[in-house]
Amino acid sequence: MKKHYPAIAALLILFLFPSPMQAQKTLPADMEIELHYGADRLGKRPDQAMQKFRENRLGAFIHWGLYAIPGGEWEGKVYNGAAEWLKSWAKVPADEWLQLMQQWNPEKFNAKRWAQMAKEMGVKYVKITTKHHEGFCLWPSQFTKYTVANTPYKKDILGELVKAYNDAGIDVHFYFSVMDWSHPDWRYDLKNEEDEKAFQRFLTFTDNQLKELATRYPTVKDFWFDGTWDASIKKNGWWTAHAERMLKDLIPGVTVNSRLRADDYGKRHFDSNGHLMGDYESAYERRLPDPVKDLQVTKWDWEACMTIPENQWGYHKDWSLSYIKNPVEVLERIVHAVSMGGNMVVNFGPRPDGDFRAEEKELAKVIGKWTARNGECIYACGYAGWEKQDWGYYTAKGHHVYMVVFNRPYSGQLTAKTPKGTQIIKASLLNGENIKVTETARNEYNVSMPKHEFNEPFVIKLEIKSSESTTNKYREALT
Ligand code: FHN
Repeated sequence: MKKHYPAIAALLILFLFPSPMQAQKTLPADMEIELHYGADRLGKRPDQAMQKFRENRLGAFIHWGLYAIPGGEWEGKVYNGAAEWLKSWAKVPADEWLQLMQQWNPEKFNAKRWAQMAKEMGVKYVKITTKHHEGFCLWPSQFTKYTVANTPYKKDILGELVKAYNDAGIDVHFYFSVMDWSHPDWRYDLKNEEDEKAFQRFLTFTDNQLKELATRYPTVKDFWFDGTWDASIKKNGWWTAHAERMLKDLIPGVTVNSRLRADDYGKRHFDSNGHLMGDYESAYERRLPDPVKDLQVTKWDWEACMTIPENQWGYHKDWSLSYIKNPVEVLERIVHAVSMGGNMVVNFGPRPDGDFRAEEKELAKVIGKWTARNGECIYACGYAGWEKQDWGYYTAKGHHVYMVVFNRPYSGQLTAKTPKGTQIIKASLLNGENIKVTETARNEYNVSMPKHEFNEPFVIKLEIKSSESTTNKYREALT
């Protein structure tokens, strides 16, 4: 990772990889440049905590802050941009925005009910916005006055949530925005000495808040950083490496997303040698990796996150302005992510009164009914390495491959093509009902449709074995 090589030549090569996607290509080992703040490791993290992160596969995101109160509307005007950015769309000065704290009193908030909802949905972890860009903290931070402690509600919402989710057996991850619109020392760029000084003070403040979170809530399993794309952070790559190390020293096993990191040259997510920084890639927001171009995703862990409307994370009062995904569309993205070896996090934006909107509750319920019956094809599953077919997605676990069928073929037959040397020896539904499977050619099978109708995506479980050579059975085509 830290080999010497004439930096100019190597950087020149980096310029040949202009797009972020292409920049994931690694340099030949002997051409790597020396980095002090690049990747800490090559390849996937092998420890148990990371394994748990990976096996969880399905998470929920919670975006909850002051922005829930106006819900996308400011001074009579409804903005259709992301509701948690309303301060910016409506150009509201920070002190005026933070006055919303006086209205923060979520009377219907019940952490146990939130945990129950997550449990019923089948999520294994919840990512909570401890502090979004606006700077308002869901915990009583000692380092700012913009916290729940100074609202009519007063109580530590984050603490209540951590306890309730943990009691329900659900891991808690902390979302943390480094960019903080409430702080006078926050800078987008560093143009002079004064900016530099202010920003160093800001980084100390951020360190203090992170240490505070890690020590107050030691069961937290992950820190998910956001708001790290500005020049000020990119010029302080050292700090991003330091923050990750500091958290890992405080909480052994904690995981950290790639979005935090910038290397010596301000290169983000992947360092200047093309190696992933942090523990998993977190750039897939409202999109999934391309299965062809980004097939390298199997080389590192990754997590995608999605909204239910097109782009609303915080509560927006008018969802009719946006296309709302239905539960099958959400399920398809979840399964698609798992089929490519990643995690999926589905976002919820609770209302200002502490309840969830009816549409979100319904969606969580429908997904939960499906995961209760079919979760076996999601949890602890990953990439099967089989050729994708039009009926849906494969996921894999041990000696089993799951066919998750989203598109029913009119022929009544599902085609499965196995990699060389792999045979299907049995097919069944998850309730154990047998499914007819016929070998039609070398490494090709017809898997019959289940006898009864499904009105939702269904799963066929294949038992597989790596076979001896089949050359005697099949005659090679003489072409
Ligand atoms: O600006 C934020 C946005 O509000 C939201 O929090 C998402 C979640 O991934 N992250 C940022 C944009 O990348």
